[in-house]
Amino acid sequence: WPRLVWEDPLLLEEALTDEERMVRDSARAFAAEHLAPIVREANRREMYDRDLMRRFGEAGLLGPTIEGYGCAGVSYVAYGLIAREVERVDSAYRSAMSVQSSLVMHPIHAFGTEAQRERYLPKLAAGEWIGAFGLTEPDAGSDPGGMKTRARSAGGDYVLTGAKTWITNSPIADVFVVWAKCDDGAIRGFLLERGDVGLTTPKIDGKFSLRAWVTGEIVMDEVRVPSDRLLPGVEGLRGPFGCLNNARYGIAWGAMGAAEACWHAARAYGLDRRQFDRPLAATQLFQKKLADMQTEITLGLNACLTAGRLLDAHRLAPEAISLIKRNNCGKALEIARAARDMHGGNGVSDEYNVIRHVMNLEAVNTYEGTHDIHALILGRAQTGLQAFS
Ligand code: TGC
Ligand code: FAD
Repeated sequence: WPRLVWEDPLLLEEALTDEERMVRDSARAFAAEHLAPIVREANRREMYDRDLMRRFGEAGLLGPTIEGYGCAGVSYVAYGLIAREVERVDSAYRSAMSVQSSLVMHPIHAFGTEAQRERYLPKLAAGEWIGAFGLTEPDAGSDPGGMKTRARSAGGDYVLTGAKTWITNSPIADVFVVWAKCDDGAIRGFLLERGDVGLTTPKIDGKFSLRAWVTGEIVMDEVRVPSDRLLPGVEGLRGPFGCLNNARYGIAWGAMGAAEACWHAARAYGLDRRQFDRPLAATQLFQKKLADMQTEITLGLNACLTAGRLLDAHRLAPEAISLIKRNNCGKALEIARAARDMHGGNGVSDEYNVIRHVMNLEAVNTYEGTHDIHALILGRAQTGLQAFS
């Protein structure tokens, strides 16, 4: 019988193509060179450097599944592998990157005009411009259909009024994909730009999760938007939800990257730390926790790979994305909490990194549809009965 590869028991590595391995390796090198050295201080002091997005762009990591417009045109599996490597360092950096790729570049590519693609995509791919996605509002989170933001028609233009909150990237963004209800009640997407009169983007302070990157609001007070900044290719909630499918898929991979970081840290700590005259890793309880981590991460990553292959073949149902997003975020959070416990008192120090992942994964388990909302999506899909309201 072959020997177990303990960190990859089902040999996911061998199921990747050469190109996917190459993309993964370059994302790993990028994360080691540009993210790992700065993350502790960035998280401690809530520091972010907008120039980091340019470095993501130079490394070809933005909008990577898009063909043309300065994008790499790689598979969805490769996109997932990038998310895993970046989130292995910190969910905040994956968040910044996946909003740019899946929630801003994707809708412009999928629903925009050729002129919009040419205006925005190359600059977003290069990280020269930063994008934000405004769906959530103070009174409409899990239920975006209840949004209050309005886009009123006015002499061929649109006038947008309303507020979006908990918006990744917004205080430093140049371009905003904002979803608003039009006069006919239909939800449509608009492209707002930094400098539009009436647009402000205050930072949200006191955030104890994803502290290494910035989150804010999008406040619109009668912002006049010309009609050529409407995304013409989609109408209704299927627009924003279509973007969420891609982002949620990437998060399922990313959360496993954070979980792997915690698992490997717990294993190393247990081998090194001695109590009662033996390594912690020699105790049954410690080994059981490591076995649980290994099992959930192996299953979670292999589910992502299967999902990615289906997505590349246009055969992945949105509800299956809910399944992996929900499972992997929930499991990653449990793994991070266990790893924190296995580090004892040191586990609450950011020197050991796991407490940072615990804090981050609380938000990751909530955004892009909470753990329970994805359960309701799956419940509806198998019973035909909706339990939201
Ligand atoms: P529902 O009646 O189910 O659907 C309305 C219309 O949308 C279509 N649809 C989808 N289309 C594509 N993909 C999907 N996943 C879709 N889900 C639904 C559906 O077919 C229908 O189309 P049509 O043409 O028939 O009208 O809508 P509902 O109002 O009952 O919604 C239910 C629910 C709970 C599923 C939905 O509202 C939901 O998913 N809520 C969660 C909200 C959420 O995920 N927000 C995320 C905000 S963005 C964010 O968090 C970014 S963080 C990023 C980071 O920093 O990394
Ligand atoms: P609520 O919808 O108020 O939910 C509160 C609780 O009630 C949850 O436990 C939920 O599961 C539960 N609940 C809600 N409805 C039901 C129901 N019918 N049945 C049972 N339980 C229910 N949004 C964007 O648009 N763009 C972004 O870039 C973005 N970035 C974010 C970054 C961070 C750091 C965070 C924290 C959030 C971000 N969000 C973003 C918002 C995020 O998508 C929402 O927080 C999320 O969708 C949940 O909405 P809510 O916070 O309003 O919670």
